[in-house]
Amino acid sequence: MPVDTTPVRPGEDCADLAIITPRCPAPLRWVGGALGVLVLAIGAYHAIRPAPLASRSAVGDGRVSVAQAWMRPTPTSTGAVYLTLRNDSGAPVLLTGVACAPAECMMHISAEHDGISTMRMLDSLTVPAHGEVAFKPGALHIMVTGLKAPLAEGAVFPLTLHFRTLSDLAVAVAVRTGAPQ
Ligand SMILES: [Cu+2]
Repeated sequence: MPVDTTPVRPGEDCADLAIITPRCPAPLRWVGGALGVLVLAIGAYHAIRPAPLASRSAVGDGRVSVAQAWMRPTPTSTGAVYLTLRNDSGAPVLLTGVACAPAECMMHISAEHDGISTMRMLDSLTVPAHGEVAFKPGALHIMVTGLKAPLAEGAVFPLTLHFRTLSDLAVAVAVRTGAPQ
């Protein structure tokens, strides 16, 4: 599994911060220079907010559901989706991929080692039985690249989750400036 060791600041991911990483598209690199301070402030704001509980507006089949799927408006062709994935069944569920054609999506995770944040791509993710996994800024996120046009607030971005033993789950991701309450 490729590991990107490019340093980023804690609490950031490449959609937020335009860190210089091979997996972040080139336009974000210079946008980041201009917007870095502003975005850092926004990132810090989100980092200190408590993670919201899953809302009741979940979609799913009763065993696996997704709540609070959102992403920030995208100034460029890149963004990051956050959501809460809940497993109400008695067995672990394996998320094997994400898709968002015609753009491209992948699971990313940010982590901090020795004071330096790194990001890497995840091929799959286990949601424990009767548990949930939160994708949120500065941590797990679904990276979106190759958007044909920027996404403005109020737009809905279609995302599909693939599972090993369950049928696909279609998710309507709300484009908004902050996490749903
Ligand atoms: Cu990322």
